[in-house]
Amino acid sequence: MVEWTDFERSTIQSIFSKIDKDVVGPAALARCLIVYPWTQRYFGTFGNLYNAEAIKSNPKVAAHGKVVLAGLERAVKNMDDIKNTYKDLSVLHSEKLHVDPDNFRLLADCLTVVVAAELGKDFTADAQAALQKFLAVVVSSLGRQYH
Ligand code: HNI
Repeated sequence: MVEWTDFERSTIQSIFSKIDKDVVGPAALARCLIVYPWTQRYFGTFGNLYNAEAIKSNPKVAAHGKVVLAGLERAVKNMDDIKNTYKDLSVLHSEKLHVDPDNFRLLADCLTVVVAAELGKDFTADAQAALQKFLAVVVSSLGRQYH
């Protein structure tokens, strides 16, 4: 059971209420595909990922970025049981998608960069510490069903 301070809870809720989900989800996934190009291997059906411009303007990347953000929102709404909230999603990424779980950390890092750019000076070190802890629990939960 993960313990959250009141500050951590309110900070995570505040971050996810402040960010523009239709911007941050697509931007984080695009950034991950650009910065860590080997992650493109899982998106063979997404069409043109040949360069940064193609990735940033790829509608399937944008649409899936929103799906990922919605997936994170489920964890925000279930901070006291992220592990079980993500049980099926972990099985999906492991057994159907065969996503290397190391990549969860890479996408989480890209999300942090995008959130920092979105929030600017509001993204204090304390806020980043809370987000990092939240994303570490997300990453750990998504990796739980891997064997
Ligand atoms: Ni992920 C599908 C959430 C990381 C590759 N992913 C999903 C879906 C959600 C989701 C939600 C849709 C499931 C469904 O259809 O029922 N993915 C998340 C979250 C993270 C994450 C919250 C957080 C770190 N996914 C990753 C990473 C990769 C990844 C790091 C690969 C680098 N995900 C996929 C792929 C699909 C996917 C591939 C299927 C996409 C499609 O539609 O074909």
